[in-house]
Amino acid sequence: MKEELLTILRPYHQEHLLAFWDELDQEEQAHLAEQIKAIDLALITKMYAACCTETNHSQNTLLAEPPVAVRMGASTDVDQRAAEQAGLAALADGTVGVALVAGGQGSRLGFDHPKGMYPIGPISGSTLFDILFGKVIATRSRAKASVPIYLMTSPATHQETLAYLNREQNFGIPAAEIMVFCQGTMPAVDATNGKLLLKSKSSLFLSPDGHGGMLAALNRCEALRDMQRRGIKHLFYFQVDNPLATVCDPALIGHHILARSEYTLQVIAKQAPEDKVGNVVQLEGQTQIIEYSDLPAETANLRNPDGSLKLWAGSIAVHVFDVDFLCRLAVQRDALPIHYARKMVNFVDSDGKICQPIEPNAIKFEQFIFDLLPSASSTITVEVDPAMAFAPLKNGPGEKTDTAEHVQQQLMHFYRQTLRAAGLQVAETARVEIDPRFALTPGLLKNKIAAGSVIKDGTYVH
Ligand code: UD2
Repeated sequence: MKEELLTILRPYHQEHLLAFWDELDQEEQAHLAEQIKAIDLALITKMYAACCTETNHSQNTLLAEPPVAVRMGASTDVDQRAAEQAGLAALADGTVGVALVAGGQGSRLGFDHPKGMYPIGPISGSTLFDILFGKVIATRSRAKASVPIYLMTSPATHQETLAYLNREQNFGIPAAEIMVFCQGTMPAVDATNGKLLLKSKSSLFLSPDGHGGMLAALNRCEALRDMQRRGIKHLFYFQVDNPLATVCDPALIGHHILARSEYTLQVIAKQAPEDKVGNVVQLEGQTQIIEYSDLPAETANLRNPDGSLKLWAGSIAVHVFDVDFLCRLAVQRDALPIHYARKMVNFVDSDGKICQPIEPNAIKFEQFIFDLLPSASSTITVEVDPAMAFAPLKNGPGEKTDTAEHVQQQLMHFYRQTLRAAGLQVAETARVEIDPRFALTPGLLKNKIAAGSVIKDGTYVH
């Protein structure tokens, strides 16, 4: 077997992967052989060469314009109602599915589990999965139709997520309406010479292929076919780290349908040039997202005569895709470009010792789902109020933004607004929470609690 593997590796100068072959037992050899055979070495070589000559975004971003968008306040109530009706009709027809990306671990939060298991409910202690699945259940009940969930995990989160959801009986989602699938991986290479890195003597260093990996994974696990079979036409996409997401937002889905869009983006108006959200722009005749880390400060700081940011539209990673669009792209080679990130990666050196670098030594490869944008025949961008739809959990305690404490404050603010809009009384600082299964909107809440009722501090409405 060693000779066979050497024949595969030699043309790409990757023979070092077998440096410890003779020390491995049979099982370890089989594992390493399987990993090597699964890798497209020609592609890795091409990607490494490309990253060495990567062009810098900074030259053309100055030409970027804001996207064509449905702005808050600028769209009339009639437009908004028409969109909402169209979205609700699509949901009632059973033509909407949900894609939830949950490949991330809670490591940045100091939480050693899949991020979706993080307890975030301010009173209930419900986890992200519990709250988000609750919203899907509430959406199904309101639509009186099925809304299947396609949940993407990564190798690091897959087994634990499955076991957790099994234990919690999918928080009430019928088993026939949830498909949990694992994203793919990419190897990392030595930044100086493109050689693949070993995590141990018997395994390559592999990391998740980015949320863009969802496209290939949906195809691989036949989820796209499943959607077609069920008559799902629109896929509502969001991230597990945002418990305030308006899951299956009828207005967003409606705008998507009415505009005959293939790829619709929900955005917020950025408060500051350096906000950590992707920048939705119009560039070279296409809608694109330029990630915050790729947008030069000079461009991010451009302002309109009234002082507002020129590139105002920040992506909160909530999208609606047409399923036909995804099916078309899933079979296209090179549908998504590769992004390169220089990272610190522990690896086994030629002496067989584990090296812990003190500066970035490796290149990791990732794909981003939003790079599908330029391939869409039509797109539309819809602005939403961040206080109503965006509270991302990213950072551990003590950080300036996006910590669990910030998220809980934002959630409670949203719940107080919802209670008041339903005609209930609640103090300005009251700690309150609403289970989405109980009532998703003020209108639904009104039907369940008498107007004028006082909601006390520390109440979990469920
Ligand atoms: C993401 C967006 C950013 C903005 C922000 C809003 C990217 C590159 N940036 O920033 O533009 O919209 O979110 O909160 O997307 N994930 C996987 N598999 C992977 C990688 C990520 O499932 O291989 C999931 C992960 O679980 C998380 C989400 O994708 O739910 C975002 O990933 P991130 O933490 O890498 O992106 P972030 O927060 O820097």
